[in-house]
Amino acid sequence: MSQFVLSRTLPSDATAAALRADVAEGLTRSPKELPPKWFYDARGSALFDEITLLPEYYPTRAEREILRARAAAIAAATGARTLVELGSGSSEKTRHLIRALPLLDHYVPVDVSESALSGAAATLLGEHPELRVHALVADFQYGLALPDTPGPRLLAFLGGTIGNLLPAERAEFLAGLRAGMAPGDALLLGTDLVKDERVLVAAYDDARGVTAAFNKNVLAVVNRELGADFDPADFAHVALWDAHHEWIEMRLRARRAVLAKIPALDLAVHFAAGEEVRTEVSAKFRREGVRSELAAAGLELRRWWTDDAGRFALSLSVP
Ligand code: AVJ
Repeated sequence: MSQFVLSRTLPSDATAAALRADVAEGLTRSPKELPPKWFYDARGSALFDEITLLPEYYPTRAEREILRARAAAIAAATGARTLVELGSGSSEKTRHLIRALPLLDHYVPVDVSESALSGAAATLLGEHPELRVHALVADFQYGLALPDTPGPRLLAFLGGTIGNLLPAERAEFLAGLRAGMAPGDALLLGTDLVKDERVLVAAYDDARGVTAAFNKNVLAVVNRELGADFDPADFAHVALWDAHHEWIEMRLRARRAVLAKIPALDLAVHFAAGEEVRTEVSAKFRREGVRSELAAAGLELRRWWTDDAGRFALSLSVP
């Protein structure tokens, strides 16, 4: 009997339509903007994996430290039979959790990347042959139709990815999650924390230029998918700390005036020299802010764990 099922909540051409809409809208408005989800084609995902190994990029290591140290405490607090992981990617950090949850028999990884889902499922099933894996190809930002697996459920949203949503998007996203949760379910949320500006900026502007390549990869995605003629060399990588919003912004700044054609949209886009397109917001949090955002969505903060250096937090909240 097969232990692996994969389903899509979106038709396979929905991703292409969403990219077209985001590029058409984002590059014709002022200031220009592209959503960060378009970084993650095969090359972008590989570059992100490389980022997680950089000395400057601490969040992945800090979160793994917490998961290792607290897996048993998380397990004791939940009794989950189903683990739902949003934006699961390679599911690398999840293994600590799966190993620690004694009652767990179902794993539901949710990701926009079908290749990441099948790869991760194969690895996990190798380690846990008894686990039932129901992978879901979905964009978690737009509502989830979760498979009917046994409760209680632990929903995990790790990596600090919630910080890539703007505050209003986070509120909508958390309320949507809450609406799908039953008594006994819990949310495990990873959030990067506010810290010294130099540490934050270095994490998004590393010395080897891997993050710069990751940032410019969005232009390669637009070129390939929409036939555009962006030259990534025309743009400079920018990472800056917005102290008012307490978020990092990544931008691409035109080194000269650029006129790019985007044939699939029947569009030509002009950048003045020095003009920027915002490609990512990565919000950093404080405990009180996380508590109040959860509370506004009807979730009560129960546990808060950080790494020893206090750089990153995992929180557990319940309906
Ligand atoms: C892991 C998706 C949360 O905002 O830190 C890494 C991705 N961007 N370097 C983050 C990212 C630039 C990222 N997330």
